[in-house]
Amino acid sequence: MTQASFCLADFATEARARIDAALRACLVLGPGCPDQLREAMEYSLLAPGKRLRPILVLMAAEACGGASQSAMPAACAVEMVHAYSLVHDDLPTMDDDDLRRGRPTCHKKFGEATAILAGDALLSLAFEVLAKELRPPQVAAACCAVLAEAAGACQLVGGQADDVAGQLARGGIDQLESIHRRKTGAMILASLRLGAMVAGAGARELAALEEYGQRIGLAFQITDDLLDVCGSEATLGKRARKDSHLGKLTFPGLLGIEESNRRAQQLIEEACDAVRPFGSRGKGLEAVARYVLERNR
Ligand code: GRG
Repeated sequence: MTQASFCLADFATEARARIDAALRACLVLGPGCPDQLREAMEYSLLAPGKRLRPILVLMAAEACGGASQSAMPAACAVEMVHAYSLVHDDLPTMDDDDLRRGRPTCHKKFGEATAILAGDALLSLAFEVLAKELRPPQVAAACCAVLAEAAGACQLVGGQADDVAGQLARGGIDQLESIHRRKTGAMILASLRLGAMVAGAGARELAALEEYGQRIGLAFQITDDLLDVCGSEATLGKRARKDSHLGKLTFPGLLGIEESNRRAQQLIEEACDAVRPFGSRGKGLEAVARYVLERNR
Protein backbone atom coordinates (compact mmCIF):
# COMPACT_ATOMS: atom_id res chain seq x y z
CA MET A 1 0.00 0.00 0.00
CA THR A 2 1.59 3.33 -0.98
CA GLN A 3 0.38 5.49 1.86
CA ALA A 4 1.33 8.85 0.33
CA SER A 5 -1.59 8.55 -2.10
CA PHE A 6 -3.90 6.51 0.09
CA CYS A 7 -7.29 5.80 -1.52
CA LEU A 8 -9.81 4.55 1.05
CA ALA A 9 -12.31 3.38 -1.56
CA ASP A 10 -9.71 1.12 -3.22
CA PHE A 11 -8.38 -0.15 0.10
CA ALA A 12 -11.89 -0.87 1.40
CA THR A 13 -13.00 -2.69 -1.76
CA GLU A 14 -9.97 -4.95 -1.66
CA ALA A 15 -10.12 -5.43 2.13
CA ARG A 16 -13.87 -6.23 2.08
CA ALA A 17 -13.29 -8.93 -0.54
CA ARG A 18 -10.55 -10.51 1.60
CA ILE A 19 -12.62 -10.17 4.79
CA ASP A 20 -15.72 -11.70 3.18
CA ALA A 21 -13.68 -14.62 1.81
CA ALA A 22 -12.25 -15.23 5.29
CA LEU A 23 -15.71 -14.95 6.91
CA ARG A 24 -17.10 -17.43 4.37
CA ALA A 25 -14.31 -19.87 5.19
CA CYS A 26 -15.19 -19.59 8.91
CA LEU A 27 -18.75 -20.66 8.06
CA VAL A 28 -17.67 -24.10 6.89
CA LEU A 29 -19.10 -25.81 9.95
CA GLY A 30 -19.35 -29.42 11.07
CA PRO A 31 -22.22 -31.78 10.19
CA GLY A 32 -23.95 -31.04 13.52
CA CYS A 33 -24.97 -27.56 12.39
CA PRO A 34 -28.53 -27.60 10.97
CA ASP A 35 -28.87 -26.14 7.45
CA GLN A 36 -31.30 -23.42 8.49
CA LEU A 37 -29.06 -22.22 11.32
CA ARG A 38 -26.03 -22.08 9.02
CA GLU A 39 -28.06 -20.20 6.39
CA ALA A 40 -29.21 -17.66 8.97
CA MET A 41 -25.63 -17.16 10.19
CA GLU A 42 -24.38 -16.68 6.64
CA TYR A 43 -27.29 -14.38 5.74
CA SER A 44 -26.47 -12.04 8.62
CA LEU A 45 -22.68 -12.26 8.62
CA LEU A 46 -22.20 -11.79 4.89
CA ALA A 47 -24.93 -9.17 4.43
CA PRO A 48 -23.60 -6.04 2.71
CA GLY A 49 -22.35 -4.02 5.69
CA LYS A 50 -19.50 -1.53 5.68
CA ARG A 51 -17.07 -3.92 7.47
CA LEU A 52 -15.80 -0.90 9.39
CA ARG A 53 -14.64 -2.85 12.45
CA PRO A 54 -12.64 -5.57 10.60
CA ILE A 55 -11.09 -2.87 8.39
CA LEU A 56 -9.98 -1.09 11.58
CA VAL A 57 -8.41 -4.33 12.86
CA LEU A 58 -6.39 -4.70 9.64
CA MET A 59 -5.40 -1.03 9.55
CA ALA A 60 -4.34 -0.97 13.20
CA ALA A 61 -2.14 -4.02 12.60
CA GLU A 62 -0.53 -2.36 9.56
CA ALA A 63 -0.06 0.94 11.40
CA CYS A 64 1.91 -0.96 14.05
CA GLY A 65 4.11 -2.65 11.45
CA GLY A 66 2.26 -5.98 11.31
CA ALA A 67 0.97 -7.91 8.30
CA SER A 68 -2.75 -7.41 7.89
CA GLN A 69 -3.30 -11.07 6.91
CA SER A 70 -2.07 -12.26 10.32
CA ALA A 71 -4.81 -10.10 11.88
CA MET A 72 -7.56 -11.64 9.71
CA PRO A 73 -8.87 -14.07 12.40
CA ALA A 74 -9.28 -11.07 14.73
CA ALA A 75 -10.98 -9.09 11.94
CA CYS A 76 -13.43 -11.98 11.40
CA ALA A 77 -14.09 -12.30 15.13
CA VAL A 78 -15.06 -8.64 15.60
CA GLU A 79 -17.38 -8.74 12.59
CA MET A 80 -19.04 -11.89 14.01
CA VAL A 81 -19.69 -10.19 17.35
CA HIS A 82 -20.99 -7.12 15.50
CA ALA A 83 -23.30 -9.24 13.30
CA TYR A 84 -24.66 -11.10 16.35
CA SER A 85 -25.38 -7.78 18.10
CA LEU A 86 -27.29 -6.50 15.05
CA VAL A 87 -29.37 -9.70 14.78
CA HIS A 88 -30.34 -9.53 18.46
CA ASP A 89 -30.85 -5.74 18.38
CA ASP A 90 -33.40 -6.14 15.56
CA LEU A 91 -35.54 -8.70 17.44
CA PRO A 92 -39.12 -7.79 18.38
CA THR A 93 -38.17 -7.75 22.07
CA MET A 94 -35.47 -5.15 21.39
CA ASP A 95 -35.74 -2.64 18.50
CA ASP A 96 -38.24 -4.69 16.46
CA ASP A 97 -36.82 -3.82 13.05
CA ASP A 98 -37.80 -5.26 9.67
CA LEU A 99 -34.89 -3.98 7.62
CA ARG A 100 -31.12 -4.28 8.11
CA ARG A 101 -28.34 -3.73 5.60
CA GLY A 102 -31.02 -3.22 2.95
CA ARG A 103 -32.61 -6.64 3.49
CA PRO A 104 -35.26 -8.20 5.74
CA THR A 105 -33.86 -8.69 9.25
CA CYS A 106 -32.77 -12.18 10.27
CA HIS A 107 -35.92 -12.90 12.32
CA LYS A 108 -38.17 -11.69 9.47
CA LYS A 109 -36.46 -14.10 7.10
CA PHE A 110 -35.88 -17.11 9.38
CA GLY A 111 -38.17 -16.62 12.40
CA GLU A 112 -37.34 -15.43 15.89
CA ALA A 113 -35.99 -18.65 17.37
CA THR A 114 -33.54 -19.20 14.51
CA ALA A 115 -32.43 -15.54 14.66
CA ILE A 116 -31.69 -15.80 18.40
CA LEU A 117 -29.76 -19.02 17.84
CA ALA A 118 -27.86 -17.63 14.82
CA GLY A 119 -26.76 -14.67 16.97
CA ASP A 120 -25.69 -17.02 19.77
CA ALA A 121 -23.75 -19.21 17.35
CA LEU A 122 -21.98 -16.21 15.76
CA LEU A 123 -20.89 -15.00 19.19
CA SER A 124 -19.43 -18.41 20.05
CA LEU A 125 -17.81 -18.77 16.64
CA ALA A 126 -16.02 -15.44 17.13
CA PHE A 127 -14.14 -16.80 20.14
CA GLU A 128 -13.54 -20.18 18.51
CA VAL A 129 -11.88 -18.48 15.53
CA LEU A 130 -9.76 -16.23 17.76
CA ALA A 131 -8.65 -19.06 20.01
CA LYS A 132 -7.88 -21.55 17.23
CA GLU A 133 -6.51 -19.34 14.46
CA LEU A 134 -4.58 -16.47 16.01
CA ARG A 135 -0.90 -17.05 16.64
CA PRO A 136 0.90 -17.19 19.04
CA PRO A 137 -1.49 -18.69 21.63
CA GLN A 138 -0.64 -16.06 24.28
CA VAL A 139 -1.75 -13.30 21.88
CA ALA A 140 -4.89 -15.30 21.04
CA ALA A 141 -5.75 -15.59 24.74
CA ALA A 142 -5.17 -11.87 25.32
CA CYS A 143 -7.33 -11.00 22.28
CA CYS A 144 -10.12 -13.29 23.56
CA ALA A 145 -10.06 -11.39 26.87
CA VAL A 146 -10.19 -7.96 25.18
CA LEU A 147 -13.05 -8.96 22.87
CA ALA A 148 -15.01 -10.68 25.66
CA GLU A 149 -14.77 -7.56 27.80
CA ALA A 150 -15.88 -5.27 24.94
CA ALA A 151 -18.84 -7.53 24.12
CA GLY A 152 -19.76 -8.13 27.75
CA ALA A 153 -21.93 -6.92 30.60
CA CYS A 154 -20.07 -3.67 31.28
CA GLN A 155 -19.67 -2.65 27.62
CA LEU A 156 -21.76 -3.72 24.57
CA VAL A 157 -24.41 -5.72 26.45
CA GLY A 158 -24.44 -3.24 29.36
CA GLY A 159 -24.98 -0.28 27.02
CA GLN A 160 -27.75 -2.16 25.25
CA ALA A 161 -29.35 -3.09 28.62
CA ASP A 162 -29.43 0.56 29.69
CA ASP A 163 -30.89 1.52 26.30
CA VAL A 164 -33.58 -1.18 26.53
CA ALA A 165 -34.37 -0.11 30.11
CA GLY A 166 -35.21 3.34 28.78
CA GLN A 167 -32.10 5.09 30.03
CA LEU A 168 -31.69 6.61 26.56
CA ALA A 169 -35.03 8.37 26.97
CA ARG A 170 -33.90 10.41 29.98
CA GLY A 171 -30.83 12.13 31.34
CA GLY A 172 -28.48 14.43 29.51
CA ILE A 173 -25.34 14.39 27.44
CA ASP A 174 -23.35 12.36 30.02
CA GLN A 175 -25.94 9.58 29.98
CA LEU A 176 -26.09 9.63 26.18
CA GLU A 177 -22.30 9.41 25.87
CA SER A 178 -22.07 6.68 28.52
CA ILE A 179 -24.52 4.45 26.64
CA HIS A 180 -22.88 4.97 23.27
CA ARG A 181 -19.36 4.55 24.64
CA ARG A 182 -20.48 1.06 25.62
CA LYS A 183 -22.91 0.20 22.78
CA THR A 184 -20.91 1.57 19.85
CA GLY A 185 -17.52 2.71 21.11
CA ALA A 186 -16.38 -0.46 22.88
CA MET A 187 -16.36 -2.64 19.76
CA ILE A 188 -14.58 0.04 17.73
CA LEU A 189 -11.95 0.35 20.45
CA ALA A 190 -11.60 -3.44 20.70
CA SER A 191 -11.06 -3.66 16.92
CA LEU A 192 -8.09 -1.30 17.16
CA ARG A 193 -6.70 -3.01 20.25
CA LEU A 194 -6.85 -6.43 18.59
CA GLY A 195 -5.05 -5.20 15.47
CA ALA A 196 -2.37 -3.60 17.64
CA MET A 197 -1.95 -6.71 19.79
CA VAL A 198 -1.57 -9.02 16.80
CA ALA A 199 1.17 -6.71 15.47
CA GLY A 200 2.96 -6.70 18.82
CA ALA A 201 2.44 -2.96 19.35
CA GLY A 202 4.20 -1.11 22.15
CA ALA A 203 2.43 0.87 24.89
CA ARG A 204 2.75 4.18 23.04
CA GLU A 205 1.27 2.82 19.82
CA LEU A 206 -1.58 1.18 21.74
CA ALA A 207 -2.34 4.41 23.62
CA ALA A 208 -2.43 6.41 20.35
CA LEU A 209 -4.84 3.91 18.80
CA GLU A 210 -7.03 4.00 21.91
CA GLU A 211 -7.22 7.78 21.77
CA TYR A 212 -8.11 7.56 18.09
CA GLY A 213 -10.73 4.85 18.78
CA GLN A 214 -12.44 6.75 21.58
CA ARG A 215 -12.84 9.75 19.32
CA ILE A 216 -14.02 8.02 16.17
CA GLY A 217 -16.36 5.84 18.29
CA LEU A 218 -18.17 8.89 19.61
CA ALA A 219 -18.08 10.68 16.25
CA PHE A 220 -19.51 7.53 14.61
CA GLN A 221 -22.47 7.64 16.99
CA ILE A 222 -23.04 11.36 16.44
CA THR A 223 -23.11 10.81 12.66
CA ASP A 224 -25.40 7.80 13.21
CA ASP A 225 -27.85 10.09 15.05
CA LEU A 226 -27.52 12.75 12.34
CA LEU A 227 -28.19 10.15 9.63
CA ASP A 228 -31.23 8.96 11.58
CA VAL A 229 -32.60 12.52 11.30
CA CYS A 230 -31.36 13.50 7.84
CA GLY A 231 -30.92 10.17 5.98
CA SER A 232 -33.35 8.08 3.98
CA GLU A 233 -34.32 4.44 4.44
CA ALA A 234 -33.18 3.68 0.87
CA THR A 235 -29.61 4.88 1.50
CA LEU A 236 -29.34 3.70 5.11
CA GLY A 237 -30.69 0.21 4.40
CA LYS A 238 -32.59 0.41 7.70
CA ARG A 239 -35.48 2.37 9.16
CA ALA A 240 -34.85 6.15 9.40
CA ARG A 241 -36.07 8.52 12.14
CA LYS A 242 -36.50 5.57 14.45
CA ASP A 243 -34.73 7.09 17.47
CA SER A 244 -36.88 10.22 17.51
CA HIS A 245 -40.02 8.09 17.09
CA LEU A 246 -39.00 6.02 20.10
CA GLY A 247 -38.39 9.21 22.10
CA LYS A 248 -34.70 8.37 22.60
CA LEU A 249 -32.06 10.94 23.48
CA THR A 250 -29.91 11.74 20.47
CA PHE A 251 -27.05 14.17 19.84
CA PRO A 252 -29.04 16.36 17.40
CA GLY A 253 -32.00 16.18 19.80
CA LEU A 254 -29.90 17.44 22.71
CA LEU A 255 -27.43 19.73 20.95
CA GLY A 256 -29.07 20.59 17.62
CA ILE A 257 -27.81 19.60 14.18
CA GLU A 258 -25.18 22.33 13.83
CA GLU A 259 -23.52 21.72 17.19
CA SER A 260 -23.63 17.93 16.65
CA ASN A 261 -21.83 18.39 13.32
CA ARG A 262 -19.29 20.68 14.96
CA ARG A 263 -18.58 18.15 17.73
CA ALA A 264 -18.20 15.30 15.27
CA GLN A 265 -15.77 17.37 13.19
CA GLN A 266 -13.72 18.26 16.25
CA LEU A 267 -13.54 14.62 17.36
CA ILE A 268 -12.36 13.59 13.91
CA GLU A 269 -9.62 16.25 13.90
CA GLU A 270 -8.46 14.98 17.31
CA ALA A 271 -8.57 11.37 16.06
CA CYS A 272 -6.38 12.29 13.06
CA ASP A 273 -3.93 14.08 15.38
CA ALA A 274 -3.69 10.94 17.54
CA VAL A 275 -2.54 8.74 14.66
CA ARG A 276 -0.25 11.29 12.97
CA PRO A 277 2.83 9.86 14.79
CA PHE A 278 2.36 6.66 12.74
CA GLY A 279 3.33 8.71 9.68
CA SER A 280 2.53 7.13 6.33
CA ARG A 281 1.43 3.88 8.04
CA GLY A 282 -1.42 5.75 9.75
CA LYS A 283 -2.87 7.32 6.58
CA GLY A 284 -5.53 4.63 6.30
CA LEU A 285 -6.77 5.34 9.81
CA GLU A 286 -6.91 9.07 9.05
CA ALA A 287 -8.94 8.32 5.92
CA VAL A 288 -11.36 6.16 7.92
CA ALA A 289 -11.79 8.95 10.46
CA ARG A 290 -12.72 11.39 7.70
CA TYR A 291 -15.07 8.81 6.18
CA VAL A 292 -16.91 8.51 9.53
CA LEU A 293 -17.80 12.18 9.18
CA GLU A 294 -18.78 12.06 5.52
CA ARG A 295 -20.56 8.70 5.36
CA ASN A 296 -24.17 8.53 4.21
CA ARG A 297 -25.01 5.06 5.56
C1 GRG B 1 -28.08 -6.78 21.18
C2 GRG B 1 -26.07 -7.03 22.69
C3 GRG B 1 -26.80 -6.26 21.70
C4 GRG B 1 -26.26 -5.08 21.29
C5 GRG B 1 -26.82 -4.24 20.21
C6 GRG B 1 -25.00 -2.82 17.79
C7 GRG B 1 -26.10 -2.49 18.71
C8 GRG B 1 -26.04 -2.95 20.11
C9 GRG B 1 -27.18 -1.85 18.27
C10 GRG B 1 -27.39 -1.48 16.85
C11 GRG B 1 -28.19 -0.24 16.82
C12 GRG B 1 -27.38 0.93 16.45
C13 GRG B 1 -27.91 1.72 15.32
C14 GRG B 1 -26.28 1.23 17.12
C15 GRG B 1 -25.46 2.41 16.88
C16 GRG B 1 -24.38 2.32 15.85
C17 GRG B 1 -24.17 1.04 15.24
C18 GRG B 1 -23.52 0.02 16.03
C19 GRG B 1 -24.60 0.90 13.98
C20 GRG B 1 -24.41 -0.29 13.17
O1 GRG B 1 -23.07 -0.38 12.73
P1 GRG B 1 -22.63 -0.08 11.24
O2 GRG B 1 -23.21 1.23 10.77
O3 GRG B 1 -23.39 -1.25 10.47
O4 GRG B 1 -21.17 -0.22 11.14
P2 GRG B 1 -22.94 -2.10 9.20
O5 GRG B 1 -24.23 -2.75 8.74
O6 GRG B 1 -22.35 -1.21 8.17
O7 GRG B 1 -21.96 -3.12 9.72
